[in-house]
Amino acid sequence: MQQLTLFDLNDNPPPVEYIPNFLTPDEANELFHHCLILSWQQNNITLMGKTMPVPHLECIYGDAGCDYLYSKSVLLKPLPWTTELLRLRCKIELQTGYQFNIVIANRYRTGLDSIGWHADNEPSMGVSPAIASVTLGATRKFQLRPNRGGKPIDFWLEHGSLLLMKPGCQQEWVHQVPKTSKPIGERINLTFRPHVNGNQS
Ligand SMILES: O=C(O)CCC(=O)C(=O)O
Repeated sequence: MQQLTLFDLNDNPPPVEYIPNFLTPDEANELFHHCLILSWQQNNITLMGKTMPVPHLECIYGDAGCDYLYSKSVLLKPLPWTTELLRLRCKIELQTGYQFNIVIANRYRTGLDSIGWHADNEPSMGVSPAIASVTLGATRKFQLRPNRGGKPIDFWLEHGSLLLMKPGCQQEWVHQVPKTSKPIGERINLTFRPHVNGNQS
C-alpha cells in the first residue's frame, strides 16, 4: 500500500496522512454503490439566526446512543451499522490504530454541493479526536487552513483514498470542500469518528 507523508518541507504541516489507494478500484466501486442506498437526508442548519438547507445530503450510521449534534443546530441520530460500513471501519481501525464509533456520510450530488470552513470539534467526540475520511466517486478539492489564518493547502481527494486527520487537526486547523462550477460527478465522503458514548470507548 502506497503511503505518502506530505509537507516534509513545510514548517507548519497539517497533522494529516493521505493514502491514495487505501481501497482497490473494485472495493471503492462496490462501496460507492452500497452508499447510494443509504438513508440520505436533506437537513437544515441554523447559522447566526438564519436557517438554510445544508449544502449537501448527509446521514449517520454507528453505535446506538452516539447522537451527534453539530453547529448547535443539526442533530444526527445513528442508524445501525451496515455490514459494508462495519467492514470498512475494521479496515480503517487496523490501518490507523484508532477506534471509531460513528460514520457521517456526506453526498455531493454536483459541484454545487459543498461544505464550508469548519473544524470537527464537537464535544461528543472527546478531546483531540482522530477522524478518518474515505472518498468515493468524483475527485474534489479539499482545503485545510490554520485556524489562526494563513493560506489554504489544497488536496485532491481521490476515489478509494483515506485521509487521516490526526489528533490536533481539529484544534489547530479548519477545512472545507468548496463549490466548483466545473461539471463534476457525484462524490460520497465517509468520516469515521470516535464518540464518548461509543461501545469501544
Ligand atoms: O467531504 C469531505 O471530504 C469533508 C467532510 C467534512 O468536512 C465533514 O464531514 O466535516
